[in-house]
Amino acid sequence: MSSSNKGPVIIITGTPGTGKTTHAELLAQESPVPLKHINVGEMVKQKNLYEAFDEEWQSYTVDEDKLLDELEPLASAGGIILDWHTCEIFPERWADLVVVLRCDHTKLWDRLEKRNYPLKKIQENNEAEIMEVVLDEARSSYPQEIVVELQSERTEDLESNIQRIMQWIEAWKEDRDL
Ligand code: DAT
Repeated sequence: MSSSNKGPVIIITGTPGTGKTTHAELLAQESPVPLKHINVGEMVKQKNLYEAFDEEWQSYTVDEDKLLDELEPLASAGGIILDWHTCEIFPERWADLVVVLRCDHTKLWDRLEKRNYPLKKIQENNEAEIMEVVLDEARSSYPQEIVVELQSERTEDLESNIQRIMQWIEAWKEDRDL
């Protein structure tokens, strides 16, 4: 658990297309404590935190040391939402809450097709969702009581997920007399 009282560190993870950025943006807007949304994939691109770009897969090979150095002061300060499709590289001590978003794979396929991903990248992500790769990763990297699996298929899910995370934030505040 992060030692900061300034704000929690919330990781929102899940297979690409499950709704991480949609959730993180809404949560940053609505949260009762200030939360900065960090789209880790965007940060990797903008700050050149990668080793190479793989043309075939249309994806970056992340320089994990550089990325962790960039994120460490932000995580120590607290009050952030880390939005990324993987979570195991973040140290356990950073995380107060880990939200794993899930989506039916046929629906996910449609979302990724709309993004014009190459077919093999759609297939890879689709299989990863079916095999619960990100959920397993979260469960093996963090204490089970801070890992929450949430469905993200419909707008109603989005709304109820945000309500649920806000309740968690309220409890987090109360625990710290904030
Ligand atoms: P991610 O950040 O995980 O890659 P996203 O937030 O960009 O995903 O969402 C991908 C697309 O799916 C986008 O068009 C919004 C839509 N979407 C995500 N979650 C949804 C939900 N719970 N209800 C309806 N649409 C959703």
